[in-house]
Amino acid sequence: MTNPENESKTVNIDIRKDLFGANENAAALNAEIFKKHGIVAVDIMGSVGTGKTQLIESLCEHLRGKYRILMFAGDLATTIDADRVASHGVDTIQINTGTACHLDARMIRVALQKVNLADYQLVFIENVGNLICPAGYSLGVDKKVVVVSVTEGPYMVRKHPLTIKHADMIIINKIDLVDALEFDVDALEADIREVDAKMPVFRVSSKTGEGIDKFVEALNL
Ligand SMILES: Nc1nc2c(ncn2[C@@H]2O[C@H](COP(=O)(O)OP(=O)(O)OP(=O)(O)O)[C@@H](O)[C@H]2O)c(=O)[nH]1
Ligand SMILES: [Mg+2]
Repeated sequence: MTNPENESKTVNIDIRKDLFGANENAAALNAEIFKKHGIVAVDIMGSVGTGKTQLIESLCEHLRGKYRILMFAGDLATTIDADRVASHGVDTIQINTGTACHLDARMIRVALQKVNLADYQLVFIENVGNLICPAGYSLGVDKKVVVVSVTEGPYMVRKHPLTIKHADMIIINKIDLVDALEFDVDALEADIREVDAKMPVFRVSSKTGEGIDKFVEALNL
């Protein structure tokens, strides 16, 4: 006979719901912190090597002297990206996630506690290089920007519609390489419009600075 005390019990935990729910709460707190300090925060996502750091470097040069900027660099390891941006005279914090393929709101919260927020007006967050994981994790920012580039081949938008859907703006980067790669940018932009007809799209070369001004204008900076 089974002792009722020993009967196995089942607890159903919706891990996705619990995990994302907790992250949404933390993101809302971050948003409050940014708002309280009058800080504009931008989350920059995209696959490995699309030019997220280069874009932030270009933005820092473009906005030099206009805003006090802080940059968070999300990577599994190293301080390479934080060091690159710091070389433009910008304060940076590297967030090493170890094994996590994305930043989450709690990591941003911890990083925010390490600085005097009164010193900054603009925060750029470079997410971990990945076109899949970061999309589901709100950080509490004002704008979510996804960087795709012409060196990733023609299908990355069609293959990752969810990430595109989560974005507020899309950068098509490395536009200076279009001719050399015989890349069809119009077709890529059409793929983006297929996912979201109203998505703001910017054709940019983070290397030459082409198109950065229009993007900065759209960020209201
Ligand atoms: N030609 C050209 N090269 C670029 C451009 N943007 C970035 N690159 C180059 O592309 C390479 C990757 O750029 P990063 O800025 O490191 O890319 P990332 O997205 O930050 O990469 P991870 O942080 O590793 O995910 C570097 O060699 C950059 O110099 C661009 O607009 N044009
Ligand atoms: Mg980078």
